[in-house]
Amino acid sequence: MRAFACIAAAATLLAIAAPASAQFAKPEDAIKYRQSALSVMGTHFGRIGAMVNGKIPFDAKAAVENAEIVAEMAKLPWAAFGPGTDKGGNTKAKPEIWTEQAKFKEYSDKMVLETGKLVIASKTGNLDVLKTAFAATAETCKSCHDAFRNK
Ligand code: ASC
Repeated sequence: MRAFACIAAAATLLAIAAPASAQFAKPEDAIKYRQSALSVMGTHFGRIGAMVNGKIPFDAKAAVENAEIVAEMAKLPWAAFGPGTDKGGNTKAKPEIWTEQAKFKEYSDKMVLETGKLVIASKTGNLDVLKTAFAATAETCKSCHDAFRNK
């Protein structure tokens, strides 16, 4: 019984620790997944953008809700840029993602960090604080797109 529990626990750990690429059956699935997460992130980031740019009224509660979705989505795409997912679907990902992995990781870590700060900023209920965090986050989107996304 104890041996069985041990094997079961080990199997669970292995499943959790399996390489990210193994989480997707085909490169196309990984590409769709990362594009979906980035698309949802962009939609909710855009709603905050509309507030900070005065296109819609500032709604502090909605800002927090949107920022929390942005921050959650920001964690997801990176596991879907595994080996072999540079091709096999409709992707604008540049080859540099796989040849300059340390730089790509640095950019994605920065995005996660800034979106976390965006949540904190949204919770102040102060539009100017939100504006500053929004600009910093947008800059991380842009710098990564400039380096790693085809037009
Ligand atoms: C967005 C969005 C992006 C970024 C980028 C920031 O709202 O969809 O990709 O902001 O445009 O420069």
